[in-house]
Amino acid sequence: MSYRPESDLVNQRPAWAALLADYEGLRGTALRELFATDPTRVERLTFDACGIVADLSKHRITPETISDLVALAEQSGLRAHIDAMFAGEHINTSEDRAVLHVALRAPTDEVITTDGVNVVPEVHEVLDRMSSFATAIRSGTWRGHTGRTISAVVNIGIGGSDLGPVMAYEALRFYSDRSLTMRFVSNVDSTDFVEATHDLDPESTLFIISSKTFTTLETMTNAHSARQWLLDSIGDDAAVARHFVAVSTNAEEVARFGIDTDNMFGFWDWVGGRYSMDSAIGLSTMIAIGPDNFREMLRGFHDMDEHFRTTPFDRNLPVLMGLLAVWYRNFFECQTMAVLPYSQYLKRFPAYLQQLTMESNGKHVTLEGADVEVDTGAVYWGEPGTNGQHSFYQLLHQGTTMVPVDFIGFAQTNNPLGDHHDILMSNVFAQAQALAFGRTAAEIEAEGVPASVVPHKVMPGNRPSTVLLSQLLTPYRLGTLVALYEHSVFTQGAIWGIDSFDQWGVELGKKLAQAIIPELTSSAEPTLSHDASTNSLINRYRAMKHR
Ligand code: G6Q
Repeated sequence: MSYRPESDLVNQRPAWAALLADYEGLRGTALRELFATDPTRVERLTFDACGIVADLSKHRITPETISDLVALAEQSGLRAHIDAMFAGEHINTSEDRAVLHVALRAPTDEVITTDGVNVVPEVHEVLDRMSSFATAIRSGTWRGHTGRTISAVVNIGIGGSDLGPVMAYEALRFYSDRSLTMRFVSNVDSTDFVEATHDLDPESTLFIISSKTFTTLETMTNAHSARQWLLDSIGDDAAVARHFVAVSTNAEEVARFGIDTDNMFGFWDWVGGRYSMDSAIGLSTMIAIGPDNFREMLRGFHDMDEHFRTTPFDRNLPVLMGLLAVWYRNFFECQTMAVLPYSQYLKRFPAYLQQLTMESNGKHVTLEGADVEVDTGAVYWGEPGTNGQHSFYQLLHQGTTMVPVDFIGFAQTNNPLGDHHDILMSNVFAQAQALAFGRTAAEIEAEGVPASVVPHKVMPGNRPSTVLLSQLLTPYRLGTLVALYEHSVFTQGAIWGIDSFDQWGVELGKKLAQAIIPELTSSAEPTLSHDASTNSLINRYRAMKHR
């Protein structure tokens, strides 16, 4: 394949050896020292992309480390890999698919081709249909079966067909139509559906069944319960047409469920689930915030795509963030990374990133199927600040494990209230400062702290963080932030030479339970042929259910 480096594994490239030497030089060097010896450090390690200022100076690197990381990117064929994605090549090799989420946000006059077809016109055709539908719901022109306007929208989906829509709705709630109630049902646990609908009126509720395949067990189970819930109240099969729409690539299954394919919004196999929040999977987002705001979000995505595609690697923010992730994962052997947004609206952003990063880069073989030989994707986690400060930050500051952190903050808030926002942001700066520079025994002694307590109060420091600072959380800004992480994930995957776009572990999960369901529900004693532990658990469950 043209976009792959000639043969070697990542740890055989010359830059890997240079980075090992950099690591040996830096592992014992304190950030205090790096700041003291280079007065231009902050200036040299602060970057700007589409209005996001990224301070990378509190990382355990020097500008020379960046040069070596960039060399690793070059030796790993990152440039060719990026070009191959934008050219619609089948870079998702294990599924033999193109990876073209960048086409979902391409302006109408751009041409992005895969398998000989320019996909941009199809993207805009769906966007226009989504816009008309969203406008009809928001204006009350689209009515329920009994003539009532729609006041509640329930998105039923899971994984990539849920996490993006939930995150985007929460993130952009300020911009949403407050007369609409938005709910999201994902878990096959009936509690999720029952709690989400307990106060809704079927006559004014619209269900969006979001499923790329339209065969996912959880989503189809919830969709059938939703149909029953509607029919129990309205009692006329014809009501389904006014209360159900589908987002899917599988028209046949949509029709089989009973949804008119005129009320189906399509997408394509080159959109991965976790890369689909800006496709028709974002229909709930568009209904909530309106078509204009949705297009603003797409503009943000596209601007970051262009930054990623055209900016030299040593100033390319997603590339630099991806390279730092590799640096900490492979050289400092960090197992986890935290994302800590200082914005209540971004409360689901860490959960969204968890899927994006871990489903993409939790892989153990290369594109060619060989053992990757180095560690790949880290565990991502996080919670909004300042809440996290009163729980797990203790380990970040004084634990024995180094956890690189991304802080996300904004200069302005959508909800000005007294001095709340300055207090919020002072915590971002203070936490990043404390992580990096710590507090020495001498500083603590100078405060008159008893000698026996001093060691407990020492903060080792030297704990790396990125601060991402921008003006205000808007639809545009959300688009840039999501694309920033998408392309950081891409960069990591390209360096490790893995397929960031398949998810065979998830596919397996979809099959495993299918075999066990009849064994739990059959009235006759099933013949079990699993391992002894699984057999025992099934038998105990059946006994508890008196089966
Ligand atoms: C995402 C994954 C996975 C997927 C869900 C839902 O990249 O493939 O999370 O989105 O399993 O799949 P459907 O949209 O097909 O229901």
